[in-house]
Amino acid sequence: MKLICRDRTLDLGRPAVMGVLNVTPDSFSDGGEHDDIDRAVRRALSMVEEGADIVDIGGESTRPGAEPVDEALELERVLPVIEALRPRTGAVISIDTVKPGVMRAACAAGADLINDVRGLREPGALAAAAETGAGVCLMHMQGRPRTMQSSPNYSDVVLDVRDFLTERIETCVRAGIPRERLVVDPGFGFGKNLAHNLALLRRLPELVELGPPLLVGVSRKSMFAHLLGDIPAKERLPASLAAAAIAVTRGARLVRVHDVAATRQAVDIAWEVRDP
Ligand code: 9MG
Repeated sequence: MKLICRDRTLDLGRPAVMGVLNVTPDSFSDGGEHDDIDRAVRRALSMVEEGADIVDIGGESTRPGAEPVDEALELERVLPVIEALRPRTGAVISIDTVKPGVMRAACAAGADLINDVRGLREPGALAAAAETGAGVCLMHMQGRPRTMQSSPNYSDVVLDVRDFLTERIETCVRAGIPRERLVVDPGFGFGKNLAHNLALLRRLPELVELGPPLLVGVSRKSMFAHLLGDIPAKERLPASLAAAAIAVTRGARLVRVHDVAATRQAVDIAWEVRDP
């Protein structure tokens, strides 16, 4: 299984690890300071050293409750990092954005993959993604980050997510983004309560049937706090590793994580014992 991302091809013959690089004020100061760019690039390169195949760069938080940021600020945060990183790594560079203008500019600066938590539903996003030639991760989200956790509601979460992703895949293909460029993602924690998240993890094989490689992002998410007690995000590594390994045994081909080295070990073991 392969994923085409412009002139790069990601071989998914073993699970790929996508390392998270947030360039938001909670991780760095705000606004493209030289030291911040340098630190972000060093962090990206160390994730690649640790075994990341993809670095996912985001300048707008998508956490529950997060407010949107405007395009100029998002560009100011992400572009200098992409430009500085591109010549220094062969890893796939992913831009985590929902904005068509950011997609275009990020790909012109060297991004290979668009990670869109809204599944290319913003006006103009489909056309922008098609033009770039980049790979695309289509994620499911019910609602918007600011309010999505207030009352998530499904008739059957797995079937509803599957129907949404089916529709987005077909829409992409019609817009000129072939299946070989697509990844799908159920969007753990995005408009989902604990029961929804657990059902998705348990029934991942129903989403594998869609065809494109499946990405799972569970790293440090609050679903673990709901299950295990109110442990802080940075102490959720064991739970995150367990869930990533389970996801891989159930068919995930990519995992989006904060802790690359530990996850690399966990998913490599899980991969060896998956059902053929
Ligand atoms: C940006 N972001 C935060 N969580 C995510 C997840 O689970 N999947 C994807 N694709 N992106 C995410």
